[in-house]
Amino acid sequence: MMTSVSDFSARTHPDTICLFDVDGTLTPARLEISKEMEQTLVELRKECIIGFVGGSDLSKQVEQLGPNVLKNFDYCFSENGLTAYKLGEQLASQSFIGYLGEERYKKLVNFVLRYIADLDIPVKRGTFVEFRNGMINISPIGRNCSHPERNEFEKFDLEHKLREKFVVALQNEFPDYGLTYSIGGQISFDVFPTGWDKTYCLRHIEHENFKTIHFFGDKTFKGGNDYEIYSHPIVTGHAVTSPLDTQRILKELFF
Ligand code: M1P
Repeated sequence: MMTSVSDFSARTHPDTICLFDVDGTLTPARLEISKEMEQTLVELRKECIIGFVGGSDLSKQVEQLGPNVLKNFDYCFSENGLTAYKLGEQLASQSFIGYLGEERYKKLVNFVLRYIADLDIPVKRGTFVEFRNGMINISPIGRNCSHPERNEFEKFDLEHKLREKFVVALQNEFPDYGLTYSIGGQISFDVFPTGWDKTYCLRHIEHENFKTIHFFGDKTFKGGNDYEIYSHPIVTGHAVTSPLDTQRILKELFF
């Protein structure tokens, strides 16, 4: 008899879940998943429950992980789990604007846009603030820059610490907002209520009582956006250096 993928009990280890960061862990940064990684995940799903937890919104994860992402993973956690799906069904969640309120949000976004207007950087494009469900994403160059422009910005930022200085300015301006600023990618940083980091997604699985929760991420150092979930007491964290490294560790653990 065929067993359905939705039947967790049919997996070899039904009490184990593997959660993956996306950029740098399942795919190269902002690029598509490889055929080899896709096949590894198909095999892994026979062994245990699988999910991803990324900072980006779902539309970007669909670009990277493919149009069938909601079918291919048991759990899809976008924006750290503020947008969440189990077996293709959306789970209830909270929103950034609900947390902050329109008035406080307006002050924040006005400050951000003024700050960016005064920044003297070589290239500026568009979409400086991306409003998402569970967070906002702020990019001094603008999110719709090209791939070469994003690589150039990353180098420029490494030298000039633009994003770090921007975060300090926001912390000083809004000390009572209860926000966390997380520099997870190449051209931007995420802003979300403190505690709504990647550990947020664990709320969606806690009732499943998994015995082992593996997490794989490449930004597991303190200050990186994988740090909190990687070091969470109920999580077995794996620091990876690339998607190939993720596959190597999976082979050691499961195949
Ligand atoms: O997944 C890491 C980050 O990826 C993107 O960052 P950037 O565009 O700066 O490389 C963003 O989607 C960001 O929200 C996310 O945390």
